[in-house]
Amino acid sequence: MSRETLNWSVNAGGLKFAVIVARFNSAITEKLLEGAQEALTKAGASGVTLFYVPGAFELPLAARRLAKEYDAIIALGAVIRGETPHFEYVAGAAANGLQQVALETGTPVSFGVLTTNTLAEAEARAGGEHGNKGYDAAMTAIEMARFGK
Ligand code: INI
Repeated sequence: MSRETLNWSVNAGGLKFAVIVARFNSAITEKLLEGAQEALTKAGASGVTLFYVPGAFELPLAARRLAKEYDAIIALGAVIRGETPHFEYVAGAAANGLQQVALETGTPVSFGVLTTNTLAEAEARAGGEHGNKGYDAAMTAIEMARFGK
């Protein structure tokens, strides 16, 4: 997502957010978390709770369990292609599962999961030359939490 698609006037005051971080590839996911926290702070969020799961595959279930209690969920992970098709299963399950949670519960779930070919591509999108997708995911969650309300 380019920054131009984001709504910079978002205000997170009074909203409850869950940030779920996958520990797999934690050098990357902790950078995504820093980006998400920066966006939430800038937008005036005070109700932010942090959760951890083992990997991106676990993000949808965690989001499903939390969906009723929060105005929006920010799911952060990093799936980096390896030598086997495992990448496709983990990345696909995370993307489809998170969207399913959002559609089933009506709670916005933003997809802050990098799916990259290399570690360098992930680094570039976690506070590097391509920005920070955790920041973008948080801004998206704030905007969608207000959508239609
Ligand atoms: N989990 C990730 O978050 N990123 C990965 O790149 C990854 N790879 O490549 O294997 C990964 N695997 C673990 C997966 O998310 C689950 O935790 C595991 O399969 C247990 O359910």
